[in-house]
Amino acid sequence: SRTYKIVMVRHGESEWNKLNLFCGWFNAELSDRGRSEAERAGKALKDAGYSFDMAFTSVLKRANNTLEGILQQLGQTSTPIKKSWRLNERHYGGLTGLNKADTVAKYGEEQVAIWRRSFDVPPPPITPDNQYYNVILNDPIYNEGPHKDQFPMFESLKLTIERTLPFWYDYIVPEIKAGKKIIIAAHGNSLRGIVKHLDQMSNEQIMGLNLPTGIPFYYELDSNLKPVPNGSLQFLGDPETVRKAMEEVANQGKAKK
Ligand code: DG2
Repeated sequence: SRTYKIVMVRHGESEWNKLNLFCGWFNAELSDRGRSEAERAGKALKDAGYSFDMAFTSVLKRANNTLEGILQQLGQTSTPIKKSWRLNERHYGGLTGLNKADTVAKYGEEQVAIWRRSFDVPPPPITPDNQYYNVILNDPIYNEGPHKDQFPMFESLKLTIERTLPFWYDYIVPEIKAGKKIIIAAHGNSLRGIVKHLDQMSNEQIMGLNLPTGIPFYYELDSNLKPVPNGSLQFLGDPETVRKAMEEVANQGKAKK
């Protein structure tokens, strides 16, 4: 019986990843390194023989521009793209705009680890005194949703998954089942949500997963969209590079040396 191969990628390094700031729903640009990561990801996909019939991404430009960079390398810029806020990064609440290492210095490594990686402990809410409160709430990228009275002020991974999975089921699954070759360009935590779902990981297991920027990974799924043997999360990169990139993400929540 047939299997489905799907590709996902966390956007390349953003200006805010570079500055080590909690970003969430703020619409940060890719950094120069992020743009080259996207280009490299596209080349790796091309060398491995990938092509796509359909692409999914968030409404945030760091993910959109990564996808565009990839499709350019593939010579596939006319691939249909479906964008949704449901693939956005989780909303980092009151942490938005704070430096991760400064937050460790203030609240301790353990608290920051809980905020970044616990399954259901949300960050504190964003409040109007946060300089990004209105920037985010009134950003026209959110004109298509969520509705103002459902606009999140914070999200845990659990809440992120609750708004990402409906999009997965309603828009992505039908395309996969129709035999379309798809790519999802999204974010550290929205993708962790999809990975947790596909691999049926426990709330504890998902805590240890740090997705690197700009390194595509694929799944091979059976007709029930369960990973086939050896079909879960495989990176398109050499293992040592991937290991270092994952460690770099984990270390963003440690004190400055
Ligand atoms: C990062 C993830 O999201 O941060 O919002 O700061 O993938 O959009 O760069 P992304 C952010 P951590 O949960 O890894 O701290």
